[in-house]
Amino acid sequence: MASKQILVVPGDGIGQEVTAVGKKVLDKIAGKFGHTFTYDEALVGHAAIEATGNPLPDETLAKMKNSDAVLFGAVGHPKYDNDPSAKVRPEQGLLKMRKELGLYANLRPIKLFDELLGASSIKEDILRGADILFFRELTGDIYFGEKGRKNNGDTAYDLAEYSRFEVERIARKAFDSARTRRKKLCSVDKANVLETSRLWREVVQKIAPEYPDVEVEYQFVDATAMLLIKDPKRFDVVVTANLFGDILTDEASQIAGSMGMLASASIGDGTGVYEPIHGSAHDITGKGIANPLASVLSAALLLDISFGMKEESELVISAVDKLLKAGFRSSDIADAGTPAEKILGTEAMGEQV
Ligand code: GGG
Repeated sequence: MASKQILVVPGDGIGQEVTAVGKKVLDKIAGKFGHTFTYDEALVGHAAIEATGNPLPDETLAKMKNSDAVLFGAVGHPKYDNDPSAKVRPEQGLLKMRKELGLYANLRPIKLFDELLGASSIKEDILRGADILFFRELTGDIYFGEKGRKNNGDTAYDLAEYSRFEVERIARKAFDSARTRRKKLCSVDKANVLETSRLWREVVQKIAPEYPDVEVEYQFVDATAMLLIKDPKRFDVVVTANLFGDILTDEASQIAGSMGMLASASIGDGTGVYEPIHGSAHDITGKGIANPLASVLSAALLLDISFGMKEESELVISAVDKLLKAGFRSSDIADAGTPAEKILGTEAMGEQV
């Protein structure tokens, strides 16, 4: 029996709706196993800008640092997407949080539930058995380098930077993880073009001999984008830079059937943050139809990684499996054969879990 403090940070759009379900599942687990989970809540993103003018208020950051784990929702708002001149943006809250908490490793499991083989547009025989764990580097790359305009604003630049230290620490995390899985690591870069990628490859090649039991493959990101769809089973652990990881995991979500199924764990020096890989999805916000399973599976990662509660985590995953086996679907993972009465909204999906 353990006592843990969890900070819930729903953020924007459907983040509010799905995080409520993730929290409810954590609560159910606490009751079932006799743990005491206490919760606090904090603002981030557009919601925080509206309330305080700051996408990551100091109060939110302090609460994050003082918690045992953070259950996070999503950030974003359409009003900024078509306003390139906006100086304060919701996403700045997410980036600052990652930097301030030292969250350099973003684990994104591409877990395919058998029942959802038909939900993907990729053929079943190509998909069956696919099981990939992405390690996306989270605190470097083009996201955090100098950015600006020159030539009277007619030229824009974003500087991509990586240090040996940054590449080595994420690569070691990925190698360690590969050792516990199928012992295959694919390092993805664009070393034929980018200097940051050449350093990336150099560092991975240098430490690879320390992991003789792990088979390492090096791929260019364009080839990986193609192979993920052509032959997803060839991948076990994939390690890559911030931008490549962001794009490749959205693509890989189609292996799992929907963005609404992909959970993530951001870990590093301090408190771990657990969130769906999807964003705020304002097109469906308030309709009560968002798939909450990415938040539920993020809660499972939280239990496992931050609290070491393996049995509790596995129970959550098996509850999702059972719900899918029973035929329940949110609209993003329903297909033409799903009976209308089995297509559930966000809260009802949560109740089934
Ligand atoms: N829950 C993930 C989320 O809110 N994503 C929105 C976003 O701005 N993502 C940028 C990134 O992940 O780098």
